[in-house]
Amino acid sequence: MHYFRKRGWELGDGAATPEAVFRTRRQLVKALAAGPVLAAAPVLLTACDGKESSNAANGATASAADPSAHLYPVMRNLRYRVDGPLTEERHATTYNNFYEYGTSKYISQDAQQLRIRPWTVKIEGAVEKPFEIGIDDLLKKMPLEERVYRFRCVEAWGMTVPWSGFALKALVDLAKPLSKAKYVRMETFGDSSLAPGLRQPFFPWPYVEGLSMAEATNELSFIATGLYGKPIPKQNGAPLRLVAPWKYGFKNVKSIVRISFDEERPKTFWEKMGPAEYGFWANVNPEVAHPRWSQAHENVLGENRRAPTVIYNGYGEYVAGLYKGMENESLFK
Ligand SMILES: Nc1nc2c(c(=O)[nH]1)N[C@H]1C(S)=C(S)[C@@H](COP(=O)(O)O)O[C@H]1N2
Ligand SMILES: [Mo]
Repeated sequence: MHYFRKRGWELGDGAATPEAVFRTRRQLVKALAAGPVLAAAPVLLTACDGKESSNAANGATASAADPSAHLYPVMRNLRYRVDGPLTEERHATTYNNFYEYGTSKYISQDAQQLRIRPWTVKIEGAVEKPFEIGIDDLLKKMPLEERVYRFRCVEAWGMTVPWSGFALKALVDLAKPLSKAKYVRMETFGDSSLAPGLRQPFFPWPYVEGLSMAEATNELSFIATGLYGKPIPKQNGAPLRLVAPWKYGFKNVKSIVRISFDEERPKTFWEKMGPAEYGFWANVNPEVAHPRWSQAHENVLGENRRAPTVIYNGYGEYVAGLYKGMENESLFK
């Protein structure tokens, strides 16, 4: 379907040479002072919008202590880009949903108690051979790139952010699932010494999400390990979290410790919480209202405006085909 397109980084844009995209802000400032890369400047300034405004909770201090900090920024893959501005980093990193740290949006300081090294991801279920892998070994094996994606929370707010990480497909290939595997189940840490919310018995911990194998191997499905050209902040799901941009935000499970390849569809955290309101598929659709509010519009995070919501969050070209023949399923909640 996309055979006519060049890969993003091959686009002959001129303004956005891979080398230019790869430069850090500090290098850019030096280079601008020296003069020679003016043509690249507009793209870079857009890409780095808001970077300087990050605060101590999510910026330099957090990434300085992170052993993966030297890996970033990674090259932006221009196949995945969004018209319009990026959300400012200070908003995307201080307005969060991470119930392990409470139901408030302002958990970014509390989330700093998460310890992200050592961090092991277990790969299990219907695979050739189950294994565990440390995050830094995983980062060495995976093809890191940056993608700008739209993001749409079911609560009717949206943002546009540059994730760094790798295609989930690359991790699926590493895991070597058996043909009987039909779903990928992903689980957040459940150690209550890392997050006080895990002691709240009302919630069905640990946080679990999942995708069908067809969804997981779709080119859009992404594991984010970085954000705004740095290691991903703890409050955004360090050290690795799912990003499936055509689905409501709650599918995008954070701080993953276990990935299992299952024959049965996993029961997710939010399906257990409220099956009438939150389903397994959770594809964005402006025409299917949440039982308690409309999904037709979204509040743009950090901007004083609303925008119309688009089916599949604007990614129908990539994913609508996944759901052919599934019209009897509840695809949009
Ligand atoms: N483990 C875990 N993952 C989670 C959540 C959560 O509470 N716990 N909240 C989800 C919801 S509802 C949203 S909208 C996104 C928010 O991601 P962000 O904080 O990076 O914007 O994370 C999702 N992943
Ligand atoms: Mo959400």
